[in-house]
Amino acid sequence: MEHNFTDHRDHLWINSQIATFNPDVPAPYGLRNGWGLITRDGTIVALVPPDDPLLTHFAGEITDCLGKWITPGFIDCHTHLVWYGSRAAEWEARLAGMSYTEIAKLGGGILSTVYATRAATEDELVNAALPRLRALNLEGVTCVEIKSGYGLSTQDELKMLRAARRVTAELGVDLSATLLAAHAVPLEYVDHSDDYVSLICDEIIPAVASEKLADAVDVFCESIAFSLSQAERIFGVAQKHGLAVKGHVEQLSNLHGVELVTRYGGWSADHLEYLDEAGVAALAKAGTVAVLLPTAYYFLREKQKPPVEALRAAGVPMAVASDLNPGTSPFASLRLAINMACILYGLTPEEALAGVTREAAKALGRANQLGTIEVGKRADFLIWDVTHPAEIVCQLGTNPLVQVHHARA
Ligand code: DI6
Ligand code: FE
Repeated sequence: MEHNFTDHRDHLWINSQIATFNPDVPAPYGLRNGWGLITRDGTIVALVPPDDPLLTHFAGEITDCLGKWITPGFIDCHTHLVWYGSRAAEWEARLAGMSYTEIAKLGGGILSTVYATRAATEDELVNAALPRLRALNLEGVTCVEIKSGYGLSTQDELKMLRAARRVTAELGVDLSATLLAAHAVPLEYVDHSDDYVSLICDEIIPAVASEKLADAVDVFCESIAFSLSQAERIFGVAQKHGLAVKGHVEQLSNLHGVELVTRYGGWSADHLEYLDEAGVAALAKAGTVAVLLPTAYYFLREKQKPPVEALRAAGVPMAVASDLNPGTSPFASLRLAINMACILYGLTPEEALAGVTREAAKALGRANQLGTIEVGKRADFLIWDVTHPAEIVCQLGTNPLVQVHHARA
């Protein structure tokens, strides 16, 4: 694209340190120090070196960033942020010694949130979710993935997805919506879960697809949830309806859900605490993103960590997300998640930040528009009052985000 930049619609951002996260820029964080960033109509149209004469006869608006850092907008690629009710009492029971699996078997856990969510109206769900999304947004999240999965009936799953759409529209955040009807077996199907899988395949997925309420379909593959063969049935139907596939896999045990997700060309495989070598190899071969959720690992006091070194060595893209949900990650903070990714999982701050930008964009199938600061991508970026990007990850409680530039799709 040729530009002479005499167009008044152009906007030039000068005097910043741009963490582009473009892997072709041979510097940590893809740094372009002092380069000018030019946007037009919501798109990045040029990145120009500091001494480029272009910068002196620029006709549009100019913003002086006064040496601050720019990063791509943050993407939280795995949340369950639409829900109703509280699980604080369950947490108290867990602290007293009961396990997450025991609570789930007693009808607590996910099913207690299902009960509350079914009883809530769509308006109530929107109002409950708003402060959670606002908290993420105030830390720089401009694109969020939201899963259903606390309705577990056709009308309640649709209600959750409509609430997800409304809450993101209200705050001007991009949405990637995921149908997670296969999150738990609802009480009315206990002992005949295959019939619930049939309901998902024959009724819920077609309804969601015809209303265009979801981009992808997710399955919780676990002994306390859905088997591999049930997941496979669901993925097959999802694909037929043009929906992408992703999985909650190898979180509490290893059922080889990763291999299944990769066979269906999945966008991402999430959790992965119990991932083995074969799983790592399958991810690497398929280019499926590994989504790490260290806040859930922390909140459940898990002992088994995902094999980060093996993932890194195999070149598997690693994203980091909040997993925001009432039972295993009640934290509306993506910055807490990247802090924990470094402290608990051993990611570098650069990997952690790439995990909520470049790699998270891949995990949502949006790498062509979002995730890095490159010509042709959306003008979706954050300005930070920090002296080094690691500060964004390191220091919590204060908010160094000074400006959000978010051109919506
Ligand atoms: N794994 C999780 O960590 C969340 N869902 C899932 O499949 C937990 C959701 C909840 O406990 O409400
Ligand atoms: Fe989750």
